[in-house]
Amino acid sequence: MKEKIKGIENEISVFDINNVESLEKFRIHFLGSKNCIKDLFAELKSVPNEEKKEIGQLMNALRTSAQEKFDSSKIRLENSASDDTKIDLSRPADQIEIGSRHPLSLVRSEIIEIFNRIGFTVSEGPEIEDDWHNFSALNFPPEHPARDMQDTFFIEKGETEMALRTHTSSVQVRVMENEKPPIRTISPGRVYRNEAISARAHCFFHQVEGLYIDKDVSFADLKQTLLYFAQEMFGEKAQIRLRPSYFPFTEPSAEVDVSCTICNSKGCNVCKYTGWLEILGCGMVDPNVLEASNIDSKAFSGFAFGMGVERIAQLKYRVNDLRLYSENDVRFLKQFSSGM
Ligand code: 2NL
Repeated sequence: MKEKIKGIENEISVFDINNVESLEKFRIHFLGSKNCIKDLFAELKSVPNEEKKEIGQLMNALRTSAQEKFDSSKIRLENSASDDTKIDLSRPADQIEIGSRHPLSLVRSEIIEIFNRIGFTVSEGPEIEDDWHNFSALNFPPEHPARDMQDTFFIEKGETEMALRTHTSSVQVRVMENEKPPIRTISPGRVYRNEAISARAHCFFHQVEGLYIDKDVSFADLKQTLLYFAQEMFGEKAQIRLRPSYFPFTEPSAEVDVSCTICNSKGCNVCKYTGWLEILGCGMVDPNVLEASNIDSKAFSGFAFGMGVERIAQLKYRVNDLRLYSENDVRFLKQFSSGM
């Protein structure tokens, strides 16, 4: 009898349950209505009385062990089944995150398109410049404060001292040196200033400068070009006003304001209750600048302007802290239109 019990015990332990079918076979064989343990119990009457207790206990243990193996195998199969057979194929998939263009890229592209439409080409040049292209050719006197370490990042490049360009006028000097008028070009690009980083200042920013040189280019041409730009960028109701200013490379020079598009010039905290927002600087190219690039200042005249892309984007999208543009916080970046 004990041999038979051992035999069934062994059968239980080696029984391989690896799917629903083998689980059911196990159940029928060891736990079903006509199972093999029941047959043993039927034989218990033929066991001598003094052994009945011990044999009975062994057979109960056999039944418990079959039940336990069945229960644990069932749970194991159910859990693994959830991996492949319980997938809900009708569930909507997670949204795929699509990147978006950086607000400065969007605004730069828009500025380029606006000037493309009136015949301006795009020029590019190096970010590390020599003194001539960044300062001297642009009529900066030798002692001008912009040439100071405090305002400009200087770099040693072998024997020569170079600077990170402080404006993209340097690109336009290269255009004037290499091309003959008429010249009609804009130069977008990153520029550097040695400034402490705050909400209102950064050590680098993005500029678009424009240059138009031809016979008889006048200040009226400049004003009309800038009015066209302001209305394309900020809407057809936009107005501009020019205030006298000073730049080493233009004479006369002006600062340009656009009517506040946020409050329709009624006065708000963005325009500081003036109704106007400063957007760019401009002027007639100084004859010294034309001559430095071998353009005859008696035969040709020109206008130039420069604007900060951050500033235009700030007005368009109401960005109140310059640092947001370079921190790459996705919560900021994903607010701007995706795709192209
Ligand atoms: C500003 C002002 C300006 C220019 C840039 C320029 C370039 C050449 C000759 C003459 Cl090659 N002028 N550029 C002229 C006036 C103003 O920028 O506030 N920019 C952010």
